[in-house]
Amino acid sequence: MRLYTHTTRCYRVAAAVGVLTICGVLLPLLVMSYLDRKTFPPAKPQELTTLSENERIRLSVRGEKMDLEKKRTNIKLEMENLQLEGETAKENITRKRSDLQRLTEMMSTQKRLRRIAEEAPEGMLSEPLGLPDLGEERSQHVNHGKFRPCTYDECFDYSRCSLRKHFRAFFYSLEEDQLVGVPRMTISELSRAIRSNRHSTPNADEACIFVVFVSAKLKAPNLPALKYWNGDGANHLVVVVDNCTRSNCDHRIPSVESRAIYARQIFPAEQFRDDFDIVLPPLQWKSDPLSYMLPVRRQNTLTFSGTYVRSENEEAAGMRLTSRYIYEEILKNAQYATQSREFCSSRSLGRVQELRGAWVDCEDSRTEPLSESIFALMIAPDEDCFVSTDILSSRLIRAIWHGAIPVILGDSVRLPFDSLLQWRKAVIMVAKARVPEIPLILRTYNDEDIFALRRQGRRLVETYFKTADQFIETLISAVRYKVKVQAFPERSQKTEIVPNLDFGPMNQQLSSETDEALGPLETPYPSLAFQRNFSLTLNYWRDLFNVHFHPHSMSAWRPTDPVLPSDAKFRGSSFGFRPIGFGAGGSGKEFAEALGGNYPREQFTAVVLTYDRPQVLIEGISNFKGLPYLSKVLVVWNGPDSPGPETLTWPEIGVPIQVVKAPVNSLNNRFVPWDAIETEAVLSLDDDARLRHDELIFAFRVWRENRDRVVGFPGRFHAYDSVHRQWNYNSNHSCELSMVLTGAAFFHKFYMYEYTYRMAPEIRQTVDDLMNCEDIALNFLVAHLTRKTPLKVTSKWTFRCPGCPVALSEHDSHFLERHDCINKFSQLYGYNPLLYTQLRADSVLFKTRVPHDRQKCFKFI
Ligand SMILES: *[C@@H]1O[C@H](CO)[C@@H](O)[C@H](O)[C@H]1NC(C)=O
Ligand SMILES: *[C@@H]1O[C@H](CO)[C@@H](O)[C@H](O)[C@H]1NC(C)=O
Ligand SMILES: *[C@@H]1O[C@H](CO)[C@@H](O)[C@H](O)[C@H]1NC(C)=O
Ligand SMILES: CC(=O)N[C@H]1CO[C@H](CO)[C@@H](O)[C@@H]1O
Repeated sequence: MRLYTHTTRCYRVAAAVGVLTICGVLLPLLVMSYLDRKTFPPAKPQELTTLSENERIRLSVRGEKMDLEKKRTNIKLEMENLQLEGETAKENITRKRSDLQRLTEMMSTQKRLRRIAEEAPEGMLSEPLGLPDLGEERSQHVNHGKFRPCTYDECFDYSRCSLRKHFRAFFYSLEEDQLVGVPRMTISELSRAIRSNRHSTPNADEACIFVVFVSAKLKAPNLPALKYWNGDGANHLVVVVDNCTRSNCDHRIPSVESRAIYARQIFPAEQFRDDFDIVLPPLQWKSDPLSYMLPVRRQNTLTFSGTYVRSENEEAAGMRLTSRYIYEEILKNAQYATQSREFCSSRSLGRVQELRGAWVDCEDSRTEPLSESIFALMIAPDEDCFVSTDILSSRLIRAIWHGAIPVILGDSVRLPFDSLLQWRKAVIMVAKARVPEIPLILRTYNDEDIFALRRQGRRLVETYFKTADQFIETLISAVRYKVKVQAFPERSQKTEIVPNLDFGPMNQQLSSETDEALGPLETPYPSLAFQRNFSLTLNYWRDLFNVHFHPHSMSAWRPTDPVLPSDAKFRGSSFGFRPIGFGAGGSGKEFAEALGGNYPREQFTAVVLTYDRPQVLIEGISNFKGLPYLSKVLVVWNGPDSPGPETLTWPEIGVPIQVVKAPVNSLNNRFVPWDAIETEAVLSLDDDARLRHDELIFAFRVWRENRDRVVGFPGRFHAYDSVHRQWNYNSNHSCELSMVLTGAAFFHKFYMYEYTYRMAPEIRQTVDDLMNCEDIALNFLVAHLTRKTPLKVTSKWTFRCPGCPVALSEHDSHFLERHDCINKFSQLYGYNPLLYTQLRADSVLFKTRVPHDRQKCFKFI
């Protein structure tokens, strides 16, 4: 370029003024040609000569100019070539550098794995020694005559249950002659649940426990005849199905001298061994829905149903706090109680003579107004008589089913599975002596407390008592958690990856990223999985049952896993941490170089749901080139088989791209926990979502601090329509939001398991029926599990690619359906779990004036 202007200027000057000396290059040539002309003397007059000489000079200059022009073009070409070479070299260097980095990373991973292997205590990696069976020695100290006192330490044979193996249960087949009086229906449901249970094994050799069902009506079940009873019934769980009221069968199990664990509904006090035997719920499973949890306040405060049966020898017992006393106290407070409903009339039942006076269910208790009452009063059996009864446990479950909070008189009663379940967060238990003070107690409960109790009770019933499968699973867990064997890993969906995809270089124009450095490009790095098998089983099992409601399987990670304090990484626990500025902190540059935060370094997996838009998809994926912290792209192919993913040329973007063909076209596939997803963080994306790298990286960083939330871009909310008294979906710009769209959002993989395996199946069905609302469903689910709002990042309110067809209008049927989804999902949860939020996350130095020697965290956001 410069050469060109230079020459032109020279030429112009020469032609106009004739001063040729200006250009050193031209001068010698011109002088020579001038002299040449002198040697051919065309004898002409002075004037003519001068003219033609001028002409000649002009021509010759033109010739020279053309020569120079040619040279110039050559030089230009040469320069272009050099430039090209330089660029290739530069590219080669970049590639080599990232190769080197990748190798270094791989080496450090290998080193780390080796170190873990070396450092791990020996017991971690080698099989534990065989466990001794202390049974024989013990059975010499048989306590004849009485029911044998047992603890796990004394009676359980741990040698069958290695911590290395999974917990297996052998179920004796359900024989009808062992289960007299138990309805066929119950038996067949139980059999089905046993067959489908993961712990159930037909191979007695690998079993840790043996489970046998017998009916309480059998006067003397012949347990020692069982095939694996082996003299003392070690590791046997005897499930006694009580299908008789307390009046018509004897509940004292004939004293079988054994090490077996008993599980039953009606437990005579002298036979119950604390921390060993198990109190069962009613073995009846209903499919009718649980009642809606709102309004919190109901027409009646308290309901009570029961009748008092006086027995002959009652006066002789002479106890102050007999049921009789309670009855009289309740009657004194009758005004309070009967505001809700009358007691059902006292009716005498003939067959309870051998017992003391007792409360029994009214015959018409099924019409009791449980659904219209806040609390339901129930009376525990006398402690020295029964620790639990069928009447109490059925009434307990029934009350919760209808949203009435059980108020149990009797402070030491045993409730179903109470060695696992913290009933005290769902029921109110008061000592019998406090019966006159019950109105006072109940008046102090505010709406928040009432709702919390009601919701907790509902979650217990929904998770542990609704189906026969849940019953069998919980029964097994009740023993498994006692002997501390870890659960099976969570079922992942096996990913059938489409093989041999065709990869090619991508169209350069597609990648239109700025040159902002957002983070190091590292090799794909899965999150470390299953680090807490035993700490969860030994230390956190109570939370698993009562807070997370997820005790039966083991997740690789949880969003609520604990976090180290910030100084730990400088005091020996540095592994995996990437502190900003190596701990010194910093702005823009240092921030971009390291992930920082409170968790070790990690990456995310982009899960792209696509339907029949190959071009849009390929463009979207090409945009990922050079995106830091991206571990893998998993494309969920919801579209038709042909043209399938094999027909496309996929772009090379530096991380693996895997494609899974979904068996059915469903929006629920967005949340399937494919085992190809190896990171905790999942970035869910529509194929037409277009977000800049800085926006994605920022959202990822925000998610890392809010791992139990959905972190996304466009916000939406549920708005109340007071005319129709229902919820509407609303996408208008608003300062309060309650959902973020999952067409572009980060969330924890844990929620994919929750969505696919544990969320109400009706919700997934609705999503399939409408081909809509899967994002609303996820927002409901996470809000329900965490009672937290989603988080919106950056100012984006929409994220579609400009050319892609979309535009949901407010009058679209698609949009209108979303109103119905909110109402339907609320019905299924029993309340609307969404909560409002008024904040949005922006990077720390966004819109802050920073000194010249500092940079912002991100250039634009
Ligand atoms: C760049 O790398 C390619 C092969 O990877 C090689 O053929 C070429 O000579 C290299 N170019 C430069 C300028 O180093
Ligand atoms: C933890 O559980 C996972 C999944 O069941 C298993 O693969 C892993 O070996 C377990 N770790 C230990 C130390 O038992
Ligand atoms: C959104 O806002 C527009 C105009 O402000 C209003 O007409 C429309 O009804 C609103 N949409 C919803 C769903 O509230
Ligand atoms: C728990 C249980 O099996 N209850 C059953 C007892 O028997 C009656 C009638 O025989 C059934 O209706 C119950 O379901």
